[in-house]
Amino acid sequence: MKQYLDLVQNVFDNGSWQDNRTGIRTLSLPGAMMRFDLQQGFPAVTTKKLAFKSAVGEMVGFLRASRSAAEFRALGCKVWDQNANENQQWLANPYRLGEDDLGPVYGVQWRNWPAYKVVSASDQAQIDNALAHGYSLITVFDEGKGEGQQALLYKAVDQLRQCLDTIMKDPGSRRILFHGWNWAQLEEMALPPCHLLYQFLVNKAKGEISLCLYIRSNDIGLGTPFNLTEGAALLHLVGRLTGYTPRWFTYFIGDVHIYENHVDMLQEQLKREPFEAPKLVLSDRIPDFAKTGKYEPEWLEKVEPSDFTLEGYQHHAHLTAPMAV
Ligand code: UFP
Repeated sequence: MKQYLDLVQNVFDNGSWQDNRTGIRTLSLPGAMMRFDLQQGFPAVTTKKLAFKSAVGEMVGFLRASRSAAEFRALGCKVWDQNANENQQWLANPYRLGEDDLGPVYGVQWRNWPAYKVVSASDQAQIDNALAHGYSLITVFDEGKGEGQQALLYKAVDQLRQCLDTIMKDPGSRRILFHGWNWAQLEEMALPPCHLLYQFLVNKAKGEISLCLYIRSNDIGLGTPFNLTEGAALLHLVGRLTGYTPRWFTYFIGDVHIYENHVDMLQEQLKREPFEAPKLVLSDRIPDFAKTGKYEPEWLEKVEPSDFTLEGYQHHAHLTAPMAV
C-alpha cells in the first residue's frame, strides 16, 4: 500500500486548507489516481487495522439495494448510523422515512435506478420500443405547451445486473458501467454518492477483468481504505461470476482530502513501514463461471459478508479518528 501512503504524503505536501459543510477543515488536493494490480495482492491498508468486515458488509448491503442503517448494521457495518440518525439536516428532510432510513443511496441506484421516458403519445413506434425495453406506461398527460398528449413510461434499471449481462454477451464493449449520481433523487438521500462511477473492462484474450472507479470526494483517512476494499472486493466477485481473473483496479479521486482531526492518525501511519499486501479469498460457495460454465448472476444478492476473507493480512496497531458527518 505504498501508493496510499504516497498519496497521503502528497496531500500533506501539496494540499490547501479548505472549509466545507462539515465545519471541520480539510487539506484538499484536486485530482488523484492510484492503480493496483490485484494479481499482486489486495489493496488493504496495512499501516493500521482495516475494518475489513465492516467494509465488506457495506458492499453486500449495496448489492442488496439497502437504504436502511439497520440493514447495514445487520451486515456488520455501522458507518451509516450517524448519517441516518444524527445529521440534523437529514433528520429534517421530508423524504426521510423514519429511523435508520438513508434514502435511495448507492445500492438503490445500482440495482433500481428509476428511469423515466416521456414520448409523444401519438408515436406508437417509440412507445412500442420502450415497452419492448421493459418500460411500463404510467400515464398519458398534456403538458399544455402545445406539444399535445405525452406518454410517461417507467422502469427500474438494474444497472449492475446489466453490466454482468454485457460482460457475458459483449465483453469488448466499452459501455459496461454503472452510475450513482441521479439528479432527480439527490435531495432524497442522506448523503449524495461519493463513489459514483464504476466501469468494467474485459480483456477476453487474457481472461482478465479490470475496474475503473471514480470517487468525487474522498476522505483519505477513513473513506479511502474502505472504498478501496469495496471496489476491489466487487471486482473479485464480478470476475468470479463471469469467469474472468480480476486484474487492474484504477481508482480516480476528484477531491482528495485530510480532515484536520485526522492529521495525527495519518502522520503516525506515515512513520510505519507497510506490510506486504494480503490476498482476498472468496468462499467456494460463490459459483465460479470459469469452472461451472453456468452463469448465476443472482449471487449478487445471495453473497454474504462471510464469503470474503483476507488471507495473510499483517497490519500495524489499530488507529482511529472521528468521522465528519
Ligand atoms: N466519504 C468517503 N467515501 C465514501 C463516503 C463518504 O470518503 O464512500 F460515502 C467522505 C468524503 C467526504 C464526505 O469527506 O464523506 C462526504 O461529504 P461531501 O458530500 O460533502 O463530499
